[in-house]
Amino acid sequence: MALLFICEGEDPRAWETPLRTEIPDLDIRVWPDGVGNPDEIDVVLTWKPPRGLLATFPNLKAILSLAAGIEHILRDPELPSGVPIARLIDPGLKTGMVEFVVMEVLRHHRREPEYRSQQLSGDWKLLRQKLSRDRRIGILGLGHLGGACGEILCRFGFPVSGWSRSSKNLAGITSYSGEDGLFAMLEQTDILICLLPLTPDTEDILDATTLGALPRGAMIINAARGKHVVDDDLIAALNSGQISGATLDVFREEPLPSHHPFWSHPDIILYPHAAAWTLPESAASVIADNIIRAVKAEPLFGQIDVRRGY
Ligand code: NDP
Ligand code: OXD
Repeated sequence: MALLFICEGEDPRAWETPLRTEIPDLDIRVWPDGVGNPDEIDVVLTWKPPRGLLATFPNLKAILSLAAGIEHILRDPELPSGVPIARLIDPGLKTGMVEFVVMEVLRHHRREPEYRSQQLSGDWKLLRQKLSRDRRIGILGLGHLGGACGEILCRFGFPVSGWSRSSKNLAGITSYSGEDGLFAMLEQTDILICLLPLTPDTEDILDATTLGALPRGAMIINAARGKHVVDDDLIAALNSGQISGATLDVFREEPLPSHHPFWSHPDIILYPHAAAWTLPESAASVIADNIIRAVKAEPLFGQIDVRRGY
């Protein structure tokens, strides 16, 4: 069986040993130079494939995303129809995201940015601390990653709510859904975490209206996709004090252009899309399992619903 790796910027050699440990006779090919006969490609493993490329493999049995998100695949207008697509559900990615979200929630909760700026100005001043039970967390997206983050944050004593398309029954987490549910959650959220997939329904969700529905001085953490945030609305909300701090891991354009105002905004902490990485040592077994499923024409693990967009 032949797997084609389409991922500019990622070293395919890092995947060879872990994948061959799972499937010793796997024929691993690398786009663009090592494709060989396109008819022989069974499965594609990809991050941001060039538009039109996937349609050139007539016998494709599955498209596997190297990431949890799949909008980079669905944006292709020539996406071959009927080929199953799977997002990545990987324990390493989940651990990475939980670590990142906990780190940033605690940073905002314990007023770390204010202490850092006091350090710069040589200020020795204690800042009033809140109990975790008095800091309400709201999570947009209670799926694989949002649910895992919510579960751990509950253990710190934070009251945790989450918003998803379908309502959830997760221990300790108050579940909201629908537009009314969104606003009901926002008005009682001090730290808002975005872990939604990017779809036409969720694009621009963090705009002047939703940011304005949060209590004054709330904080946001966006670890999902840059297009969830309307950049100008966030800057305006930060400048007016409606939002007191933001952690941003993802951006409309990546790398974030050097002239973008986010770089120098004093209330923004930014990361270069580093919240959670796909590591071969963790993800290869999940991917190998999906390659075998694809070849046997079994449903994929993490198979997405193309019409729903995630
Ligand atoms: P899942 O598909 O498991 O979860 C998505 C959640 O969003 C579900 O709870 C779903 O609701 C909810 N949702 C989707 N659309 C809507 C909507 N219109 N209204 C309300 N809720 C909605 O995804 P993951 O948790 O695995 O990943 C989430 C995202 O995190 C990825 O798509 C990716 O963009 C981002 N990500 C970012 C990384 C980074 O390094 N910055 C790393 C990994 C992921 P329901 O449960 O009802 O279906
Ligand atoms: C992902 C990502 O979606 O890395 O996995 O952003």
